Amino acid sequence: MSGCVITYGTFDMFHIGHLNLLRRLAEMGSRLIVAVSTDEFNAGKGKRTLIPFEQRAEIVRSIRYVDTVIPETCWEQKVDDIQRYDVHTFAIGDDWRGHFDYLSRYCEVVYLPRTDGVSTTELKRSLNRFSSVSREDLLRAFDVLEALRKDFG
Ligand code: C2G
Repeated sequence: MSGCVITYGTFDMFHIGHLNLLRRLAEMGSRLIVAVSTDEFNAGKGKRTLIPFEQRAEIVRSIRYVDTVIPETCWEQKVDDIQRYDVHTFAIGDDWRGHFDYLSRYCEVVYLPRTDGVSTTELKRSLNRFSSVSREDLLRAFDVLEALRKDFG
């Protein structure tokens, strides 16, 4: 397919769900622009990011499917971006289904199925669970594993 595709997102703790989306978006057009939410804009979304904007933008910029990265600083910039970059398709995960239908006056609007089983929120929860294991528990677990290894080789 031809034309410019644009999407918007935080892309905090970059994971396979983000990669799957960007790969599919790249297949939808000849150029993929990704607007990465700034830390300030995320604060407005009520999202506290772990990785600062510059690093999130650099990671997304390094993905082979991505041609251009711009900052997302506000909700209202989408129409300007679509016109400035002559965007053919706006696309985003279907957790946003219906939120951006108004953009269909300016370009095609596509909602893509999210990747199940992975989210930045879940990754943060797993990290918290892991870090909450005490040093003593880890040492005790190690001793048990060591004993099992001796018993069962
Ligand atoms: N995504 C996905 N599968 C997941 C997790 C995320 O397909 N398991 C998609 C989301 O649907 C979104 C993109 O990856 O299209 C980025 O996700 P977030 O970083 O969570 O983006 P969000 O904070 O929802 O910001 O103006 C739009 C907002 O900036 C979107």
